[in-house]
Amino acid sequence: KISREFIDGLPKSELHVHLEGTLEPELKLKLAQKNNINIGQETIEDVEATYHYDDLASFLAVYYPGMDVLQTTDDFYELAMSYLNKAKSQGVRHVEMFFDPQAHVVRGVPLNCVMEGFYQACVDARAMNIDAHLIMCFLRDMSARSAIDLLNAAKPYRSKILGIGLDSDEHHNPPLKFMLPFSMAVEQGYHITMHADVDQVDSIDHIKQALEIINVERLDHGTNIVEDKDMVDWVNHLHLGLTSCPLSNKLITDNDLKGDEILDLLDEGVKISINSDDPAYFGGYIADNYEALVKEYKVTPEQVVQLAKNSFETAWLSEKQKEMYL
Ligand code: ES4
Ligand code: ZN
Repeated sequence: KISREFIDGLPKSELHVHLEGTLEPELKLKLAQKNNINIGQETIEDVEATYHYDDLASFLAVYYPGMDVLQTTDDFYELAMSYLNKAKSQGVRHVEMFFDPQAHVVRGVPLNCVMEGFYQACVDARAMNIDAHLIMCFLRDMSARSAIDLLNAAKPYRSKILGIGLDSDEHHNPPLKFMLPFSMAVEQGYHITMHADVDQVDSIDHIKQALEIINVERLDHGTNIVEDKDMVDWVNHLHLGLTSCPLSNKLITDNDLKGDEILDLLDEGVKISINSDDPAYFGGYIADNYEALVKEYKVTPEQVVQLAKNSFETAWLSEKQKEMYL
């Protein structure tokens, strides 16, 4: 039997976590009171009661308004530090964290507050023995022009950002819409990844665009490739990482952890990893995701170790750095 201690103790890299998705009800309420923002709830229990949804749209309708409580550099710092402490307790050694500047800039929060707060947390993570980095996401339900504006605005922070991602509502917002901002990001030396297959509709088409035209280095979710043997071969040929998030799958996508898909892909040699997505909203951090998978499916210790290995192999680390972890 695979114990929780084994899962916690296994060194892990987390490659798919949204910092804004780590906002626990307790911190949301605390920041609302500090910043004098009326979020409509007065107790932790009341805030917890709003953390319920059955698809991506209903989740995003809770998620974005909740960000209103993030106002100052300190708020972003505190959010990231509380995630990093949680991650530390669940065995995370290396993490590449998504964040959504557009969701803050449209509310009038300066990009500088977001960057300084999140980046200072990455610096301070070193003292906790965590190697933390940032992946700046474009919101795909905003325009390509807005993504380009963000990329330009982020130029002063180029060295503080490891890569570029794409998230938010996938429906009618295909990867190709962001062809130009992603090619500009590559020219500027960023790593690139994107969400594909959150929505299920057109997922194979979106995955193909991401892989064959945008040339992403990882795919966030993307487990639907399991339907297409040629695509699995292609992903293996490229050594491309897939970042899967079981509790997110269960709550948002399929009412299913998608453990069969994850284990099938793992058996086929795909570099798939386990991650937490929006842990404050989906019921658990990275080790909770491993544990959920192990509880509901037949998973061997070797498979658990391989999932953790994959998370380092597909991290944006040099081969030398990977050797340290593997
Ligand atoms: C997200 Cl579950 C999910 N899907 C798309 N975008 C997101 N941003 C945060 N969580
Ligand atoms: Zn995600």
